[in-house]
Amino acid sequence: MAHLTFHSAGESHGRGCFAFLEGLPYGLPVDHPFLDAQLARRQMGYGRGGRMKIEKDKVEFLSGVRHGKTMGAPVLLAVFNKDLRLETAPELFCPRPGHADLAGHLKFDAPIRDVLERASARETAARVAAGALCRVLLREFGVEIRSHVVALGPVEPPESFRPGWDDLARADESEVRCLHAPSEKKMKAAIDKAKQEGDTLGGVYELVVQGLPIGLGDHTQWDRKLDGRIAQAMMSIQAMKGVEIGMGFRAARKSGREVHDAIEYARPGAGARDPAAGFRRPTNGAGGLEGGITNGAPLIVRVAMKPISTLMKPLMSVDLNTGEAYKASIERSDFCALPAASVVGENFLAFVLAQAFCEKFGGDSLDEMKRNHDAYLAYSNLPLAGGKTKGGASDAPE
Ligand code: EPS
Repeated sequence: MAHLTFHSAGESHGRGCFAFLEGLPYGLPVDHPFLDAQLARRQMGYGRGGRMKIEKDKVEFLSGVRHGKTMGAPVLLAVFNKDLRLETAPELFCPRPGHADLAGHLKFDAPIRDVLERASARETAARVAAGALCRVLLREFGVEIRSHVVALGPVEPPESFRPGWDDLARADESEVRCLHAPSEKKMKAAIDKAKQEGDTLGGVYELVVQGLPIGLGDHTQWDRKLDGRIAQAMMSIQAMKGVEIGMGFRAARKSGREVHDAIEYARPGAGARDPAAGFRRPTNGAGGLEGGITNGAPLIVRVAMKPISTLMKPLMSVDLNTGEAYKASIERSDFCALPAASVVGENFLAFVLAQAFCEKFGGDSLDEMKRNHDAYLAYSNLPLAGGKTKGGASDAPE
């Protein structure tokens, strides 16, 4: 079967956002309502601009699906735009600091409009559509992804506030996707203030994944390590500036004893499979990844988003026609898109994880993948190196 790949096409105010996915197995039920629900979640959040009132994003399957299931063929997804003004939108002459405007203009010798139309975070609609389909594949194997906002601008819940897995299911109930009620209030006030001042805010969101088996990714080569691949994917999302796995930067200021996760082992009872048996990690500083390979603990990824670059009270720039100092151009934009960014992160992370899943359990059909997955779980649940090693389960006293 083919390596799972994703590419997008489309412009912010062109026909739409398009996603091309190749390498999904045959026979995956596509769960169209789930994909639309993810697109709707991407449109939410306190601090969005006018565009989200115009768009009602829905996905259309243009190829690769028959009778509601993938055909083992390339899948082409479309999210059509309602705000269609690619040909009529005004040109910009004062590049916005923080955007691709100036670098893109110089690199391509092209009008800023031609650069911003593709650089726009509108492209994340294509990522979410494709990622949500990958997420449907992961759900077939019991993998679930949740997220929440852990800092917005200057507001941060106390370090001791650690919502559990069940709490994370309620993050959508908060307009800033933050589960700490006092901070939630302050975050909204901070967005109001930024808006009043013609300013913008970013922040940090955390992604948590449950149900990943041990052994996704690879330790042998730089570009196959799953931590590196996750970081690259997350950093490629518009406005993302930092990625941490597990304790991340916090680990750098602690000792090894404080950071690493002890290994515990519970012997299985005789006979039937014992879910409480096997290897356990009492802590998860590693965030579910060691040596570029998943270790069976929940995957924890934090992503930092810079404040949106378009400022209603702009920074100084240069008029490209005259070379004179002039304030940066203004385009309609968001004041804070962090809550939506966390939804983009969830779904795009699903693409990277589905890719690793297809590598590990690759089959041409979903059924074949499931057989491979079941066989691997039966093996990896065998304690102590599958009983092959001296002192392993087969040698253990019953
Ligand atoms: C976005 C669509 C864009 C912006 C925003 C996100 O639409 P428009 O430019 O027409 O208002 O609202 O994009 C950016 C903030 C950016 O810098 O590109 C969307 O669909 O999420």
